[in-house]
Amino acid sequence: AAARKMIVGNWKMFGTAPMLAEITAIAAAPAGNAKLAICPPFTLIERAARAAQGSALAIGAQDVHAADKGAHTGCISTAMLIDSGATLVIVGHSERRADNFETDAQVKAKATAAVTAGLEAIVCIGETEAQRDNGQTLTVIETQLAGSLPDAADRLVVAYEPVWAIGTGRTPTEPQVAEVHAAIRAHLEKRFGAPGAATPILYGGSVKPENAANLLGLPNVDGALVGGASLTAASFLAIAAAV
Ligand code: G2H
Repeated sequence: AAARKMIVGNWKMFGTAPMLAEITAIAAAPAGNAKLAICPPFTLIERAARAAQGSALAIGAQDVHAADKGAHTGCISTAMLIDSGATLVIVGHSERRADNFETDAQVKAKATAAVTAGLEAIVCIGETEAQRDNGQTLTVIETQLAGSLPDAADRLVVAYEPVWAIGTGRTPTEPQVAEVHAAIRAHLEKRFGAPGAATPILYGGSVKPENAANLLGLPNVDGALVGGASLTAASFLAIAAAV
């Protein structure tokens, strides 16, 4: 497992200038045990990076294009993210897989572009409610890992987000989380060897201050990807304090 737990905020499509106060407050908080990052919308990355400058808070993006540059209207490249001050990027979030029809192959191309450019790539995977009810969870996870991860573990982070737990307030049971994280760890070790044993595996899906300590205490849970509860410094820092 990874040495230090990572708590990553995914702001999704929330945030204009007034929200920078939350970044400033998180950056000013005393350093705890966890590595902290916030992924605001593209439009706030540069200002967020400036607000976090000199602190341990990292700033990331929520998506990236796989190509270096080109005729891709509305898209953002790895170089643009780095130029804006981002050091990490989330790829393959279930909302992008659903809303933008992203496939495992596209997610792999994005993750590969990100890690090649020097960004940390947080690759998201997770089963739907129907897949879980049909007993397909571990096969879905295996297929997504096989298809979405880059060919090396450098700068790789995996996030397990059961789709049915996202923004719903529902969280899987602790044995359910531990079972999937163990399967992810086994895949990473088999595929990458020692680096796979050290690849951080984050849990995401309705993480909040009240459940963070229990989730973060589970084996192979190396941190959390937090949506709704990352939108205020108070709740994000309360989750970080649970580490
Ligand atoms: C899952 C998570 C953050 P929330 O999407 O990626 O969101 O914590 O709001 O369920």
